[in-house]
Amino acid sequence: MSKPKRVAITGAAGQIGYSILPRIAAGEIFGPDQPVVLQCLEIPPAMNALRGVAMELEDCAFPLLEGIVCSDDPHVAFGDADLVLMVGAKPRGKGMERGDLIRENGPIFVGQGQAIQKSASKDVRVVVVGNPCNTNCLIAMHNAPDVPKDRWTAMTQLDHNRALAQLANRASAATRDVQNAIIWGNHSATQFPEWRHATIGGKKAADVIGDNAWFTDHFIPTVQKRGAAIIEARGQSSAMSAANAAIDHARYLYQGTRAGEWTSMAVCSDGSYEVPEGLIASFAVTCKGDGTWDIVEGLDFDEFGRGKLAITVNELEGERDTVKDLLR
Ligand code: NAX
Repeated sequence: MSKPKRVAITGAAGQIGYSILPRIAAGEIFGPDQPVVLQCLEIPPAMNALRGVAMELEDCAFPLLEGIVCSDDPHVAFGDADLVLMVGAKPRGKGMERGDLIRENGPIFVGQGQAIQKSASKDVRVVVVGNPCNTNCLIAMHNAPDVPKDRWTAMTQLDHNRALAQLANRASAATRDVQNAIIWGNHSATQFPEWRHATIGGKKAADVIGDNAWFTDHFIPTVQKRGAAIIEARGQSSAMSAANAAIDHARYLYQGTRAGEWTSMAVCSDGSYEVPEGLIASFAVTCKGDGTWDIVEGLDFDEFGRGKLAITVNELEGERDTVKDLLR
């Protein structure tokens, strides 16, 4: 067996943490031959709950799990970490605007970004899940200037999976037959879920479904507002599906996307599709499986799509302005 991969998870005692930890320990990110050490970070009031989660993990007797670290010190939790899943953040409180949430959570990502630079492995990869994930990722990246920009990603995989599921449902197909949807921009209600390049059973989704109004009037708003619909129905935000998406995202990084297929990931823009350089925005990406990703270039846009992309990029620029004092 090879040397264990060290995976740090922030907010590990939260609901996403509870769903994701056993799946990492079962080998779902790195495969069935790669041992792992889980390095869990929490805030002091949640440390007792975290210890309970660690006891449960022990009781699963996962063959690949070589150790569990529980700490409220980011330098300990991020120590030599190969992968950092930044899940921990404060939830949006009653009456709180998105801007308030950004200001509330931003400082967490300043300190944790600095701790990643100081303590994580030199080859670290980071996946930000805690909301607002694009801008939190931007803050952490700016506070770790020695960690190359291509190591930082934020999660739009859940939106991507939601898009695949909506297309499959509408076409009465299995999700495995649906490929190449795209989430553009921000993980927020302004995101642009795009179907024009998607295929169902190898044919264009638009032709299979044959109902253009469905895409604009149903598909886009359903994917954009799915998170709110889950909260309305369950009384709590998505956790199982969010953990599943984070597993998918990280597995693509380490095991690659399939030939001819892409996924959606928020990454540091290189100016592709006129998304301003340096913004953490979601694009279609392919992954080779060595921790790297490439933006899928050369996709064409129609007038409608250009307008939708502009709206979500505009929001990301506004968020960047809101936190500019936190960016170094
Ligand atoms: P929970 O409130 O259940 O758990 C969050 C955990 O983070 C808590 O245990 C809390 O003690 C901990 N925490 C808070 N501040 C921390 C800090 N400074 N350092 C370490 N831990 C800290 O939330 P959960 O449902 O697990 O969601 C976690 C985050 O994921 C939220 O920000 C949520 O908005 C975000 N989501 C992002 C999604 C995405 O697609 N990118 C989808 C799901 C989810 O809504």
